[in-house]
Amino acid sequence: MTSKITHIETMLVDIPTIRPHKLSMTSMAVQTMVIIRIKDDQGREGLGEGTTIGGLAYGPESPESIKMNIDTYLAPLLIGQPLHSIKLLVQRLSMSVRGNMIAKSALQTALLDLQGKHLGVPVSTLLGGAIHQHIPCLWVLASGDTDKDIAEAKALIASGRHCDFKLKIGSRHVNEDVAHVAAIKAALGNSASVRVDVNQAWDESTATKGMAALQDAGVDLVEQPTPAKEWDALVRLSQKFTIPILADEGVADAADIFQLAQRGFNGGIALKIAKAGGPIEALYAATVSSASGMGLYGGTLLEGSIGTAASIHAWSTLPKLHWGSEMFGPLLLQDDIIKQPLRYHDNGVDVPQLPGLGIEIDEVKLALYRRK
Ligand code: MUC
Ligand code: MG
Repeated sequence: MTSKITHIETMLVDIPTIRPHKLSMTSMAVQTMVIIRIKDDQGREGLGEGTTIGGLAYGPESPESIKMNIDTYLAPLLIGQPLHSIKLLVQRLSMSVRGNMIAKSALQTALLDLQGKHLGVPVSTLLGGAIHQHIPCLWVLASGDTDKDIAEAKALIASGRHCDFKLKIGSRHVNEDVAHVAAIKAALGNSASVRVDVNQAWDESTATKGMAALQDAGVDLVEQPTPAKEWDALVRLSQKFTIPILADEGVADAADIFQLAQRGFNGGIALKIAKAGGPIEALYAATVSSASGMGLYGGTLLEGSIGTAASIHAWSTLPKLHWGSEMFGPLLLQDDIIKQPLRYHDNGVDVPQLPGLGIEIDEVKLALYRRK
C-alpha cells in the first residue's frame, strides 16, 4: 500500500573536525549538517542530509538557508503527498522552487531512504542496482603544514585505510603551494597518487605556471584551478597540459557538463549529489559526462554519514569511477550521529546493504550535537 508523507523535521547539527581543514576560501574547525527526518503515515522514517562548507564561503546556500528554505518552501510541497513516485515528488519541488540544490538533495535523499525502507531494498537498488560493493576513497590532506600532512599520509598508508591523497591548495603564493605539494609527493613516492584541489584560486596565467610545475612534480590530477564560471580558461588549460583537470565548482548538473564538453573540455568531472540536486540528478550528470568521454569522480561537500551514504549508493551503480571518490567526510569529524559507522578499509568504503540508506540514527548523539 502506498504511504503518505505526514511530517518533515529539519535540524542543524554541529560536529567539530579532527583537525583544522584548510581550503583556499576558508578553514573549517566544525562541520554543520542539516539533517532531515521525513515520516510517513505507516510510522516509517527517511533520513536526509544537506551540507556545505564554511557557511557561505563555498557556495550560495548556507546551513541556515537550507533549513529555512526547506521549512518554509519545500517541505509544504511534500506534506500529504503519496510516496509512490520519487521522480514525481522531485519534479513537484523543481517546478515550484528554483536553485537550492543542496536543500533539494537533502529531501531527495530522505525520500529515497523512506522508499527503500518501505520496499525493503537499498537505495542503490532504487537507483538501478549496485555494480560495486566497495567504492575507492582517497583522503584529503589539508592541515596547511607540510610535515603534518606527510605524517598523516604515511600513517594512513601504513594502516591500509587510504593510498590516494588530495591536497587542498590555493590560499598561498603558487610557488609556495607547489613546493608544499612537491615535498609531499617526493615523501610518498610512486605508491601514492597525489592530486590537488585549487578551489578556483588561480587566474589562467597562474594556473599555466602552477600546472606546469605540478606536472613536473608527478601530480596526477588538478581540480578546479580557475574560477567556476571561466569555462573557456578550463578548456584551454585542459588542452595545454597532459596532467588532467577535474572540473568541480564549474559544473553542477548534466546541462553544465554538456556545455563544457561542447567547448572541448577533455578532463574529468567531480559528481556531487549536493551540486546536482540529489542522487538521481547526479547520475544524469554522470551519463552526460561518460557520453562526452569524461572520466568520473565521486565528490563530496564534506557531508557526514547520511549524505555520504546517499552518495555511495549512487556511485555504486556507475560502471566506472575513473578517479575513484572522496567519500571520507565522516572520517573528518570527531564524532558521528549514526549507530553503525560506514566501513572504511583497503583504500575504500563499503556500500551499505540494509534497506534504504542502510543507516540508523543514534538519538543520544543527535541530541548532543543538535543546535539548540
Ligand atoms: C571540494 O571542493 O572538492 C571535497 C573534499 C574537501 O576537502 O573539500 C571538498 C570540496
Ligand atoms: Mg573540489
